[in-house]
Amino acid sequence: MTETQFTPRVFSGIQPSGNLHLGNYLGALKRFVDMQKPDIETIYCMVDLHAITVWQDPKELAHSTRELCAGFIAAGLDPEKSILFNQSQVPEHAQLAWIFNCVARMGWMQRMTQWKDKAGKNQQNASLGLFAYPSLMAADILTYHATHVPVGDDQKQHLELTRDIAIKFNHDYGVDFFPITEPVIEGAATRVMSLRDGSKKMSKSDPSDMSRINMTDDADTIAKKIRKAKTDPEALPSELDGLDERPEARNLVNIYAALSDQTAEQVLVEMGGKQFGEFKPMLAELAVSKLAPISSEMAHLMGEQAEIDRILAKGAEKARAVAAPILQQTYEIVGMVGAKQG
Ligand code: AQP
Repeated sequence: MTETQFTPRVFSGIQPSGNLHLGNYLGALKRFVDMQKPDIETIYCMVDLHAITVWQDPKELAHSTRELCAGFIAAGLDPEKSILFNQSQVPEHAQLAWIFNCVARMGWMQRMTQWKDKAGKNQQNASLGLFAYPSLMAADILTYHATHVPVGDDQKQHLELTRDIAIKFNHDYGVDFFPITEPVIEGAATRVMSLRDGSKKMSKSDPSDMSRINMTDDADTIAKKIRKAKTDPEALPSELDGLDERPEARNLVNIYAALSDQTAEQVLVEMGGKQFGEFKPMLAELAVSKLAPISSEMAHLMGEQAEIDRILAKGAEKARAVAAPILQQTYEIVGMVGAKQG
């Protein structure tokens, strides 16, 4: 099967499970914006059904969903150019996920590192939804026949599983129906690390707020978090291999590179020889200059909740127009009686 038989279409999503942070922004959102171009359809989703795989307070979930939508728009996604919606308004995601639950194998799911990390030693008490998460993610993508999915590095394994599900479905039913999706994991900051521990990824669920920069942080807080970020006593090297075995230094250089649309190599040409006492204020200034306009626009948009709800409802309608016929055809392929229309 060739991928070229499918019209190029981009899909990705972010969970409204807490504060949007710099990792989400550089690894995903900023790249969603880069991919918003006239010649390609872009579909971006607030994946609220994924969020409830771990407990969410209902009021906070609704707030986070609207805030995430505000973040999408403030970062540069235009509801006239991209389809923006929250997952639960398009039931085709959950319907296709059930079909995929019957395609994916237990062994595939048990190998997922996110399942192992999040369920930890307490797997018996984790939700069934958390286990089935990657199957719903495959449905999110494939219900649009998406060909390209921009994500951070941590989602690579789930994207491979999406491909495995598409391949198995196509093989089992003898069709060339689902595309073999390409992950798009690019840029200088595909895995932004915690500011407190260079071996852990920056994450919404890290108990330490100092470990991450939230998109809603004010300028002083951003500067303070960068000033206090863990580093080492050495100056920055002029070449990349000088950052081997220096994960915290490497992380700050990657963040600087991604924020300034450069490669890490280019940053080191400019910054090599500088101590962190000099580099950190430069990074803080850059971060504030890029993030402050987004956070102030987010705050502004959050004052217009009815408008956000309208954008989400309109986006969901457009998304359903793409997803419903694909689900319909899937039902026909599977042999669901009554699936054929007309
Ligand atoms: N640290 C990161 N660096 C680069 N990209 C990242 N992403 C997340 N963290 C980083 C990317 O952001 C997108 C949306 O992520 P998500 O919120 O749907 O899921 P997540 O990976 O579970 O995010 P968190 O912050 O790590 O949440 P918790 O703490 O709940 O697990 C994805 O494209 C992801 O790769």
